[in-house]
Amino acid sequence: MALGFFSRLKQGLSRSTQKLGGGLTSVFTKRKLDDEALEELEDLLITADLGPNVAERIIESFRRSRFGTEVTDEEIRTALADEIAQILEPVAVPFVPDPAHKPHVVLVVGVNGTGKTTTIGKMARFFTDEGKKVMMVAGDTFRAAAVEQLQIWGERTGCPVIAGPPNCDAAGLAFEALKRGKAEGADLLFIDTAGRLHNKSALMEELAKVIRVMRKFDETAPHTVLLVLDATTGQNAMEQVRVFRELVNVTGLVVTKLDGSARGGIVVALADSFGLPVHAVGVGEQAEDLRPFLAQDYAKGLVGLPDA
Ligand SMILES: Nc1nc2c(ncn2[C@@H]2O[C@H](COP(=O)(O)OP(=O)(O)OP(=O)(O)O)[C@@H](O)[C@H]2O)c(=O)[nH]1
Ligand SMILES: [Mg+2]
Repeated sequence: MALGFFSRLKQGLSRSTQKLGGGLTSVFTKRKLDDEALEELEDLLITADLGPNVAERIIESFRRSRFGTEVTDEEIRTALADEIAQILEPVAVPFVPDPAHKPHVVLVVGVNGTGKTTTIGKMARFFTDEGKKVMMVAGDTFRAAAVEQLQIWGERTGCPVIAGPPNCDAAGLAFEALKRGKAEGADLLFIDTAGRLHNKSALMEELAKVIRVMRKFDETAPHTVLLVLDATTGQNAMEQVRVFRELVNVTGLVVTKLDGSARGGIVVALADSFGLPVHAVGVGEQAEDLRPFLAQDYAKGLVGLPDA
């Protein structure tokens, strides 16, 4: 998965790069870093979704270290990439299944359409290629299409998909799947969930029940609760983190659709506000389009700096 990370990420991030990196070029073509320039830079960072807090801190840091000096576009880009990488570094934590758990249970949550099912399919491919035994559970039992979609990923990756009849109880299904996963020595069990229930308390109840019932079989499950966020929703992603953290113990994030988005800066705002691990990023719809999240590469990609 690490091979060609930068080029694939760079391609994926190109719209975000245009926004922030392109903006930088027009602000700094050799000029003095004065109040006006700093203000323009701050606006640019906010427009690029890094959020007002991050923008302010970076500006203050530039003010302290470089105020009044002549800077080139290249210098600003490099300094900015360093600042961003520092924010991203602590959250760039790969997802590594714990071999002590057989299976390591991953509950995948998020609002509808963010890419939960696709991310499960991509992860199934990645870990199958690593030689792991992977199972998937079609826990979104409300939509027949949701079950079929996961089954297609099952065929693509050769991983079993545990599904029940329409509208069956997701918690019961997860329980059965966990039992089967243990019996068959699975390494990983991914549980897909419904993105939309009629209201927040119904969703909370559903997720709580899935967890409660699984714990009757393995009190340590789920071992990972992955919140999938769609980068194209920009600042809404922040609110989704807040809401889902009230519902479940979110342990990590995956940010998808960076390829179709100019809002890659949102990952910086997320890292700064929540400090939750970002396990991977989605840069396309195909199985290989899930990439590990690497702080330096991501920061360089955002500001439009070439690979080292
Ligand atoms: N371009 C792009 N498309 C993606 C990415 N991840 C997912 N998608 C697409 O986004 C759409 C929704 O993805 P799903 O995986 O069905 O999302 P979901 O969260 O399971 O949706 P619900 O089951 O409706 O809640 C699909 O058309 C995916 O192919 C990505 O990283 N890049
Ligand atoms: Mg789905």
